[in-house]
Amino acid sequence: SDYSQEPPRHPSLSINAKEPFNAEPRRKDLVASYVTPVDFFYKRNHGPIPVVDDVESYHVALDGLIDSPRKLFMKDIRMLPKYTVIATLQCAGNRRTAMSKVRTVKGVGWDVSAIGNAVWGGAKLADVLELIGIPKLTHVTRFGGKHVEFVSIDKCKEENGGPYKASIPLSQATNPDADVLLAYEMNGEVLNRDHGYPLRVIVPGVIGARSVKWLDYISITAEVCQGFFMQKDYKMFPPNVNWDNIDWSTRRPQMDFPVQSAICSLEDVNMIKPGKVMVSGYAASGGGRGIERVDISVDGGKTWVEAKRYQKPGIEYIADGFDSDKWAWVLFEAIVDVPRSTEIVVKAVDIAGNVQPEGVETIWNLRGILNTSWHRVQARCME
Ligand code: MTE
Ligand code: MO
Repeated sequence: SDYSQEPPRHPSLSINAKEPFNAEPRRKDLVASYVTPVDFFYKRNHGPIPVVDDVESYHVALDGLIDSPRKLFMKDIRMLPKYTVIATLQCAGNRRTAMSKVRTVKGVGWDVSAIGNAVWGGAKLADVLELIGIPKLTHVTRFGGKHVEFVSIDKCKEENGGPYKASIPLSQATNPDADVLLAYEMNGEVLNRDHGYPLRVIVPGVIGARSVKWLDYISITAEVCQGFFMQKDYKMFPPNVNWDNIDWSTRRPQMDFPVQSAICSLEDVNMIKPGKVMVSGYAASGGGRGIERVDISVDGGKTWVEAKRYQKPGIEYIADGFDSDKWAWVLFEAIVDVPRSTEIVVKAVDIAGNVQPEGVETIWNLRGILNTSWHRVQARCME
């Protein structure tokens, strides 16, 4: 593969893999703002960054189970009503490095920053599909029904040199409230090359893997996408499954993200002065489920205090509230007293009452996805 035309990147990013380029920001940079600056937004790639020079001739083909296939140019997509959606994208591999410490897992290692929150601007997929004669709110009873497949122009070695692809159920794609976007803007600027220029899919509330970058075509299919990243990757297996007994066909592709949180104001091990310590970080859940609570412990999980949650600085966050961003993370903050060396822990609860699991052992899986176990950091007090 050709990595000679990669875009420039911010020098402070931690590089987890160079080719393909996979990198995440420092913890402190990640929670410095509610909207993650493009420079500090994690970059997760499976191949070289495609070069699209001629945006005039660039187009997305729509085909598959439709009456009249057609091509949409950027001007056609810009002609549709423009929406901005504040949505958090999280890689299913976020926090994989910590899972690997229990038992080795396969995949690029990530600390806690394979997540970011951006303002995505673009057309709603439901509007795009209406253009080709698919009505809004087309009902599909099962995951096994019709899907909308997104195929990229990039090339991935896992797909045997084929393009990256993924699909979502037609019922989600045609639901305007699901806010699935064909995005051409990120944080009010033209989408940059790393994040999918000129056009990418954003599927809010779902693992990042389904938000296909550098869109080539959209296909209406009779069933779920059969591509590598839907069928042979990004599936959650029980801890007893290993590379000798794995049967990929027994599991569904992972879609919604479970509830997650992490402390970002502290590293894994910290030297601190005994006294007040600021604990801040992020919490997010999938499927548009808001964050009901964020709990902090300064005694390894025996006792807990509730952290303050916010999206907009100074405004208290209300899960499911009129002023809250449904698809976005919340930042949390607590000032706690740490008189002696201890373990500081965070866990979040979403509005469905889902709680993060205590230990990583119980959710260990061979691909190292969805490590949502309580996030723990060590505080070592200086004498
Ligand atoms: N789309 C294409 N075409 N190629 C990819 O490698 N990676 C996916 C998804 N879309 C990928 C892709 C994965 S696994 C994630 S987590 C997100 O993009 C990352 O998006 P980002 O790099 O904009 O943060
Ligand atoms: Mo990912």
